[in-house]
Amino acid sequence: MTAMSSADTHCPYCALQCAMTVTHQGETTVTGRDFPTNRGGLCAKGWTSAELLASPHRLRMPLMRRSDGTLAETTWDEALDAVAAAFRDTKAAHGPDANAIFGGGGLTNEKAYQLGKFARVALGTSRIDYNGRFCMSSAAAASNRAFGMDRGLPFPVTDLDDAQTILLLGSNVAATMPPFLAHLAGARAAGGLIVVDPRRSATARLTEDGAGTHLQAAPGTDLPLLLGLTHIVIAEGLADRAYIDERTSGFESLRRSVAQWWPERTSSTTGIPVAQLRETARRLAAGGAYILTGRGVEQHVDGTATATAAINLALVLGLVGRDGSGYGTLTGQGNGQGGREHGQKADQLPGYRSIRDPEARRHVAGVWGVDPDELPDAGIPATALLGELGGPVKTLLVAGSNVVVSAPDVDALRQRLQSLDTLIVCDFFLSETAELADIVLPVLQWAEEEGTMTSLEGRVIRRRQALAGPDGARSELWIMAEIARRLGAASTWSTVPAEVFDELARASEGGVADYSGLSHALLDTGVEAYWPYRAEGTPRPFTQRFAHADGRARLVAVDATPPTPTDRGGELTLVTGRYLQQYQSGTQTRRVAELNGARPEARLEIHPATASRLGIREDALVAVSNERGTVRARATVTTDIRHDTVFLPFHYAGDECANRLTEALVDPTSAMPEFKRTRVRVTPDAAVPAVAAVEHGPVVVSEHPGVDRAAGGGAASGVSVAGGHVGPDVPAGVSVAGGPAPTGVSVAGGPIERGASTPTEEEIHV
Ligand SMILES: Nc1nc2c(c(=O)[nH]1)N[C@H]1C(S)=C(S)[C@@H](COP(=O)(O)OP(=O)(O)OC[C@H]3O[C@@H](n4cnc5c(=O)[nH]c(N)nc54)[C@H](O)[C@@H]3O)O[C@H]1N2
Ligand SMILES: Nc1nc2c(c(=O)[nH]1)N[C@H]1C(S)=C(S)[C@@H](COP(=O)(O)OP(=O)(O)OC[C@H]3O[C@@H](n4cnc5c(=O)[nH]c(N)nc54)[C@H](O)[C@@H]3O)O[C@H]1N2
Ligand code: SF4
Ligand SMILES: [Mo]
Repeated sequence: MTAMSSADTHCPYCALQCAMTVTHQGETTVTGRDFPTNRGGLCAKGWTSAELLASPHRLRMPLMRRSDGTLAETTWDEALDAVAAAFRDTKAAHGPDANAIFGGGGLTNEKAYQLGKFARVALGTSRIDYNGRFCMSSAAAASNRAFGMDRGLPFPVTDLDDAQTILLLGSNVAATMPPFLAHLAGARAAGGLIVVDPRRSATARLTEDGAGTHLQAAPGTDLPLLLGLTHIVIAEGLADRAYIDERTSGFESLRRSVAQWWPERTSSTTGIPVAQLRETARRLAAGGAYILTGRGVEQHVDGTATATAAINLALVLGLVGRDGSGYGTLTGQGNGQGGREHGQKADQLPGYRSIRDPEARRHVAGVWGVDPDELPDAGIPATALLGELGGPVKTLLVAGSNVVVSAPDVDALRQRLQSLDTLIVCDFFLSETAELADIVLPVLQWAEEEGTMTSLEGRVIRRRQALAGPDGARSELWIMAEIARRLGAASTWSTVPAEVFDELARASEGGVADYSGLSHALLDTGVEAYWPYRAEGTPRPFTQRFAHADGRARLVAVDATPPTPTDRGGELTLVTGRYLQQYQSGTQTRRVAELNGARPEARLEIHPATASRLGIREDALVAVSNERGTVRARATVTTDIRHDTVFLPFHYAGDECANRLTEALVDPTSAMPEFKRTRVRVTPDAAVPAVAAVEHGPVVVSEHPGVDRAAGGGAASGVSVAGGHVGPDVPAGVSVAGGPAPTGVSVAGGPIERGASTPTEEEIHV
C-alpha cells in the first residue's frame, strides 16, 4: 500500500481560491474545506481539479524543435543551455529589450516576484508584462487613481452577506465563481440584487422571483448608465454631502460632468427605462449597498473610465470605507491580485511600487544587491509587447499564459509568434502557444508545489504541496535559477519558496502592497493575512483614510460618447465571456473529461428574431466573421440575449477561437484590450463540416507537426489600434482608442474636464 500524503491548500483555478484538502494515496482526491470564502463548497472545476495531476497529456521532459520542424524530448541541460544561449545571443545582437517575458496571474506570488526580478536583473530587459493586463488592468488603474491603492475587494467577502443591495455590473459569478453566490443570499432575500448584463446570464436569472432586477443594457453602455445613476443621486439629493466633504476631493468637477446625463438621455442610450434608473439610484442610497464590477464592464476601450464611474457613484453615495457598504472589483485569476503586486507589470517593482520612482528603485535594488541605475526603465503593456514580437523583440519567454488563444486578434499574433527567433514556453501541458515554441519547459502543478496566493479579498494564503510532481517536471524557481546561473546574473536565486517569499516581503516593505510582516511560517498559523501586513493585517484598508497622501479619495470626472448604433448594415455586436466548466484558454479544462463533456464546443448565443432573419436554426453551424477572421460554431437560439448582440465563449482554439475576431484596440489609461465588444457578421455555414470537440490525445512528441518558421516571417509589427493620443504606458507609435487626452485621464470620445484633484500620470500605476 502506498503511503498517504495530504495537504490543506486552495483550488488551482479562480481568485475565489476555495479551500480544499488534497489527499494522495495511489490516486489523488480533493475535498472542499471550510473557509470563509467557500464554506466548504467547490465548483465543478474545483472538484475535478486533481484529474490533471496524473493526466497522460502532461509534459514530462523538456521539448526542443528539431531541424525537421518537430518538437522532440531533450534533457534539461540541453534545453536550459539553449534558452540561455538564445537570451545571450539576442541581447548581444539587438540589445536587452529584444528579450521579453510574458507572465500570468495564475503564478504564485513567489514565482511572479521572481519572474519580475529575472527580467530586470538576469535579462536587463524592460520588456515584461503579463495576462493580468487582459484581466484586471482597467479596474486596477481606476482604483489606484481614486483610492491610491488597488486591492480588488477592500473588505472580506463575508461582509457582503449582510448587504441589502448589490449592484453587480458585468459579472457572471454564477458561472465564474459559483460558491460566491452564497454571499449574495442576503441581498437577494432583500430583493436587492441588481445585475447589469446584456445577456440574461445565469447570474441575471438570480434576480428573478423578487430577488432583484436585471438591467439588460446595450453592451458597452455601462459608462453612460453609471453617469446617469450618479446624476440622479445628485439631482434627487441622495448624495452623502458630509462624506463627500470629509473624505473625497473633486466633487464639483464630477457634478458638472454628470449634468448632461439626465435620466431620459441615459435611458435612450442604455435601453434601461427611466423608472428602473430611478429605482436603482434610490435603492443604492437606502443603506447597506455594495457596487461590484467584473470583466463585462472593464474589458473595453473605456474600461478605466467605466470602473472610475462606478467608484464615483460609490463615493458620492458614501459607500466606501464604511461598515456594511462598499465598492470592489472581482479579481479573476487564482493569483490575479498578488500577480499584479510584485513586479510582473511593465511599470512595476515589488510591493506595487512604480519602477519610475527613484526611491523604490533604490530600495528594491538594495534587496537584490544590484545598482539601481542598472535596473531598466518601465516597459510596455501586454498588447503593445505582443505587437513587438518579430519586430524589436526577438526572443520571448511565456510562463503562465496561452496567448495564442486568449490575446486579441490571434491570427495576427500567431504570425508574429512564428516570426520570433526563439519562443520559450513554460507549461505543464502542450498549450496551443507551447505548440509554436522552440523550447518547452515542463513545470509543476499546484498540488506539487509550495507557495502563496493572494485571493480576491487581498488575503495572502498558502498553497501547499500534497504530492511530488512527475519525474522530469521542475519548479519555475529552479528553472529561473538555472538560467540566471548560466547567464552569470548578479544577485541570488533561491529555489526554496519560503526563502523567495522572505525576499519578496523585504522588497515589498514600505510599498502599497506591503507583505513585510508575513512569512510562510506565520501564514501556517492560519493568521488572517490581508495586506498591507506589517505588524498586523488590514481587512478593511479604507475605514479611516484612503491611500493618497492627503487621505482623500479622488472623484475623477469621466465622460462618455454614446456608442454608435449596433445593427448597422447587418452587423451585430459580439460579446465574449465564460462557461462554468471551461477555464480561460481551456488548456486545463479541455483536458478534463467531465468538464469538456459538459461543454465540448463554443456555441454562438443568438436571439430568435435575429436568427430567423438570418435563416439560422438551433444547432445550425454558423460563420461569425469580420475583417480579422472567422469563427465557426453552432447556434444556441435564445431569448436570453438582446436582438442586436451575440455571445461567444473564448475558451476554445482553432476555428472556434473567439479572439480571431477581437481587435487589438486598447484603453488609453490601462492598455486593456476591447474584448467585450466586437462588430461581426453572422451567416449560416452549411458548407462547413461539424465542429468536433478539440481532441487531445497523449502527446507523441516526435510526431508533433512542426511549424514552418521560414513561412512565418514578415508579420506586421505594431498594434493596430484606432487613432488618438497615447497614454502614459503606451509606447510612441501605438495609438489608442479615444481622442486627445493630455491629462492622462482620457476616455473614449475625447478630452474631459480635468478636476483640481486629478492626479498626475506618475500617480497612476497601470
Ligand atoms: N468557469 C470559469 N470561471 C472563471 C474563469 C473562467 O475562464 N471560467 N476565469 C476567471 C477569470 S481570469 C476572470 S477575469 C473571471 C471573469 O469573471 P466574469 O467577469 O464574471 O466573466 P465574463 O464571463 O468574462 O463576463 C461577465 C459578464 O459580462 C457580460 N458582458 C459582456 N459585455 C458587457 C457589457 O458591455 N456590459 C456589461 N454590463 N456586461 C457585459 C457577459 O455577458 C458576461 O455574462 O472569471 C474567473 N472565473
Ligand atoms: N475574447 C476574450 N478574451 C479574453 C477574455 C475574455 O473575456 N474574452 N478574458 C481575458 C482574461 S480576464 C484573462 S485572465 C486571460 C486568460 O487567458 P490566458 O492567459 O491564456 O490564461 P490561461 O488559459 O489560464 O493560461 C494559462 C496557461 O499557463 C498554464 N499554467 C497554469 N499555471 C501555471 C504555472 O504555475 N506556471 C506555468 N508556467 N504555467 C501555468 C496553463 O496550463 C495554461 O496553458 O484571457 C483574456 N482573454
Ligand atoms: S469557484 Fe474558483 S476557486 Fe472555487 S472551486 Fe471553482 S474554480 Fe476553484
Ligand atoms: Mo481574468
